[in-house]
Amino acid sequence: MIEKRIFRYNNNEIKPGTVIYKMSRDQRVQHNHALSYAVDVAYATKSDVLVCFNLVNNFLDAPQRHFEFMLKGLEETATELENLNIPFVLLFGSPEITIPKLIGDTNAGLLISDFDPLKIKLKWNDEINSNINIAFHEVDTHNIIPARFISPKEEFAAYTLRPKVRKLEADFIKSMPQLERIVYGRENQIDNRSQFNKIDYSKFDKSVGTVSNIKAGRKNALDKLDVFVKYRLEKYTTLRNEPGADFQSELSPYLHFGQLSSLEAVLQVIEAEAPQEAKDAFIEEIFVRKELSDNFCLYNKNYDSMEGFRDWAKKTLIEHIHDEREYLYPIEQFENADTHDVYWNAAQKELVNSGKMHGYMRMYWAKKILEWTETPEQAMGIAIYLNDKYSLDGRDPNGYTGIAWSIGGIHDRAWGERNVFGKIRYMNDKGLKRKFDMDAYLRKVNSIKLI
Ligand code: FAD
Ligand code: FO1
Repeated sequence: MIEKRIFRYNNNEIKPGTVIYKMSRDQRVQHNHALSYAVDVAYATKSDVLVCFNLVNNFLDAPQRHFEFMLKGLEETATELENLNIPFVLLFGSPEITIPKLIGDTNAGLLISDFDPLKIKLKWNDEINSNINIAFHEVDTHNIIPARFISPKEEFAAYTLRPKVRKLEADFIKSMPQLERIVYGRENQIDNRSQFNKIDYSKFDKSVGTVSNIKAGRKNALDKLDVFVKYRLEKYTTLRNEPGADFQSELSPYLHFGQLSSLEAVLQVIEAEAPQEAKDAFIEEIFVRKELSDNFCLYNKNYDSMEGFRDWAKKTLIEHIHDEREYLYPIEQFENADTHDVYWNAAQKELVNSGKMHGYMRMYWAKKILEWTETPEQAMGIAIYLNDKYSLDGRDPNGYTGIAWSIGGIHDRAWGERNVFGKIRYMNDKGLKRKFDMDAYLRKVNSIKLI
């Protein structure tokens, strides 16, 4: 089955020599097909394995909030690797330079990378590939069914991806054996502590505060999954959309940084004692919807701009571009949660102060940015900027796709035509009040404690 997860960047043969796994999106040891593959090849070629992570301290303008979360998790990963006799190397600088140098220094025979459809990552890999002359294999361990394997094209919507998922899922929903301590270690192990001590925190953007409520790392991720399965899953169908209640899993930051895999979450949910309806609803989100986002970003290079919208959506938004807007806000007013709308402001405060916004409010939040800006392109820019800056799960295919869904009707259909939105699905505060206990949401947001 591993063959279906592999994409070869070149036709070079695997040579004996160190197997390097360039970890990036999937920052965990267990339940990681890319690392397991690295270990298997190393055994087959009697070589050693080395894991590296390239730290780019302005990665897509990420602030310190995200780096703290990521690095805490990575330290845990480095220790776990050390216990398995696998060295971990932290690299600093541009991957297209640092990775070829590491390959030269270690006399490597194979480079492995995990899979990420974001443009920046694909560019890194293309550039690295141009600068090396050894085999380079990408292994998709983020998706339950590998994104390149399940579909060769941009899917139209969830209803076109879902039958493909149903057809193949039995082959891919498989638990992975625990990775054991390896035999072929390197002679000179690298001291992890001193590597992490070298990180220059003064380089990170400190304009965004640390959050107190989401604790980083794999141990915390597994605890969150446990709590969800035991206490929240049961009511996931009925209460996950209630903004004032806490019935979502809260797993997205851990999934974003690969501290947890969606496959292990699905395996645990399948085994749980909960109504089948709740299990199905969760699996729809973490499997079908999540993997649809990777499909969108992989095959639509304009996933972060209006260019990426379907023709019907571009046409209707352009037809309404000169419609009068009742409110128009500059980016600062959005960022400061200073609009006329108490629910929108609460959603923005939740994002800034907790590092994550409730899933239902995210749709409302993005749609109102469309309604209160001059153009859909501006709305896309503001929503992506705020989401990536404050949300611990931002800078992710799910984020770009969720924003394109809200503002540009991606994976959605045309609705009744109205001001500004044209045929894009509309939402308003009356709907929120009718469906949910919005006072409970306001209370929840006001109770978030800042560090
Ligand atoms: P749960 O309801 O517990 O879902 C479990 C997992 O399923 C999530 O962690 C996620 O991986 C997946 N999932 C759930 N809903 C969706 C969805 N609509 N699309 C794709 N996958 C989904 N998700 C992010 O991970 N990062 C983002 O930056 C992000 N930005 C968004 C912006 C907007 C405007 C919208 C409308 C949605 C966005 N989402 C994003 C999708 C979704 O809202 C979040 O994944 C979810 O709220 C995360 O919370 P949770 O893990 O508690 O969700
Ligand atoms: N990936 C890296 O390989 N190196 C980094 O320095 C890095 C920083 C980073 C900061 C914030 C963030 O949200 C993500 C970051 N990632 C980094 C990438 C991340 O692991 C994801 O792969 C992508 O953002 C989305 O899939």
